[in-house]
Amino acid sequence: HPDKLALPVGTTLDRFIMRKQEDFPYATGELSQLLRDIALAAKIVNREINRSGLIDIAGAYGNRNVQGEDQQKLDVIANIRFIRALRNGGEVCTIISEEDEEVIQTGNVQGKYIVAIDPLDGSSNIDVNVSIGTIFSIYRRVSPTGGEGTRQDCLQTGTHQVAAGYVVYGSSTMLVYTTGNGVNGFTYEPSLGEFFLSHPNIQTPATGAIYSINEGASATFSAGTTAFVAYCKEQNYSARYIGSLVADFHRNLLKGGIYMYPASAKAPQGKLRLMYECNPLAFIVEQAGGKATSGRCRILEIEPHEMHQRSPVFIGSSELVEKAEQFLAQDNAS
Ligand code: P6P
Repeated sequence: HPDKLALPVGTTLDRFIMRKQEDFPYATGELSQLLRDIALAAKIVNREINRSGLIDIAGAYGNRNVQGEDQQKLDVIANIRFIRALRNGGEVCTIISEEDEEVIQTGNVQGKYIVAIDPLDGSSNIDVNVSIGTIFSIYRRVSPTGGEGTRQDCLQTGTHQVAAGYVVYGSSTMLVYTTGNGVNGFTYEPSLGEFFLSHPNIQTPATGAIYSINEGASATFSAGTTAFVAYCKEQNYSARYIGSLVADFHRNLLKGGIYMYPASAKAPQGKLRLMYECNPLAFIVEQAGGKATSGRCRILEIEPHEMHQRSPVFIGSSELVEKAEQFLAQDNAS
């Protein structure tokens, strides 16, 4: 059926999810429902973000999250909204959230899925009107249903993700996700309350002329990182760094480029979290033809040992990541 091949631009997210589910004869609709639950929470958070400038909720909430960062009210609200949507949706048994040290057991003991989520990434940019984002990763539980999700359910390697995506709350709000069969982007139309397919089958350019890195820590970068950044400058690439991972990643995904958060003295394992930042974006970028490495190995093959562990990350156009790997090899040799 031709319609099965390429759904037209303008298809709603709901119809897209339904049609894609038909491609899986044994699908029972739970993952479809979970994706809808995430989209609903994204619409609600989008509205909160757009209103935050008007209502005094953008200011610091006063208490600090597990990352030791000032917890912004929107951070807290986004966390509450996504957890509520996932709990009420019934498909998720356990949630790993950037905002909570301990995993959240939803009470849905029959739920087949685990979600790792950064409800609102880029929180330092919230009250200066810079794009921010949500990043999520979905795993099927490995333990039998009927009980709470286990540590083994939560600490699966990135290759076991069944879906991953992000929402970028920018000049327009977009939802970009994969279920392992390509990457598709949907743009939100607030007046209709719908996401519409705007970027079907995203393929990231094999190379690019953009490098994204915070060079404030360059004095303590490894020799390999230092050499690769110098290479980018020799190539006259453009330095583009918004300071919001989702916004930097999304721009590079569409235009080509590489985003790096390497190890430094200040961040010996880098800053970004494996479970709900590196892994979901690595799944997406590989599905779009790109690559993601820690400098030592493919991000998706890192064995997780703790929920909030960090990893250095070099992610984006395949040729740029491969070039970075060539420079980074000297760090592994030493
Ligand atoms: P730095 C935001 O806090 C974040 O987690 C990512 O969104 C962003 O890419 C990175 O940290 C920015 O970190 O050290 O450059 O301020």
